[in-house]
Amino acid sequence: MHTPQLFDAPAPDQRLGPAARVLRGFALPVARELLPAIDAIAAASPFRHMVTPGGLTMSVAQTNCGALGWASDRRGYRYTTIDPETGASWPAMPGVFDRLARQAAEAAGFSGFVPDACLINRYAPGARLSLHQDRDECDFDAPIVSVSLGMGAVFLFGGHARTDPTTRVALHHGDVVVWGGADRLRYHGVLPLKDEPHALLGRQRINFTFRKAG
Ligand code: MD3
Ligand code: FE
Repeated sequence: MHTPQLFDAPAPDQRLGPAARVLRGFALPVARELLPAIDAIAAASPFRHMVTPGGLTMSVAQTNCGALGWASDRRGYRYTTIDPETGASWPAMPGVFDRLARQAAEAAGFSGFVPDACLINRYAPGARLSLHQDRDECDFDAPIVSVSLGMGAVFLFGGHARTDPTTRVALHHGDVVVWGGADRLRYHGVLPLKDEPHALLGRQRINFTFRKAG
């Protein structure tokens, strides 16, 4: 006898590398608390399209919360304590953000993760992130925790050289990914976002990445 399957099974948790884990739906229990917290952060430090050192305007709009925030301009990439757009400190990291980041790191085997920076990326349909490494942080021993909300995206996970082959991973609302150890400096990116509106967030994807930058 076999039991008919009435619902789609959720995608199982996935190992992307020796020290990279997808925790499917890990942020779902707090998703409704994250949204007003993001609105409050954006009210103080608005989303903006930063310019790369090469002079290109990024298609992804960004802001930050936490003691340190990532910023880019013609002079380079760096972490700052002050939002260059407002002249004020970046907004404080909300408690619900901090708890989620620590719990996700713990669940993926990185105990004692204390993030001091959270970069928030907002994608509209068509926005993308080209292949890059995250190497502006001081401590590569700490993992990075990434939380995806809203529209789904195809994430590209590469190797240690830009030309290494990439694996495609679909990321959906509530998915959390933790990257550390041997996978911490792998090239990665996001394909242009498809226009498939999300029930809660509409035509946008929000991704935030928790880091130990200082
Ligand atoms: C893999 N953001 O902000 S998060 C970024 O969906 C960034 O907005 C993407 O890449 C996004 O820098 C992807 C996933 C991520 C973050 C850090 C990594 C993947 C990583 C570090 C090493 C390897
Ligand atoms: Fe990145």
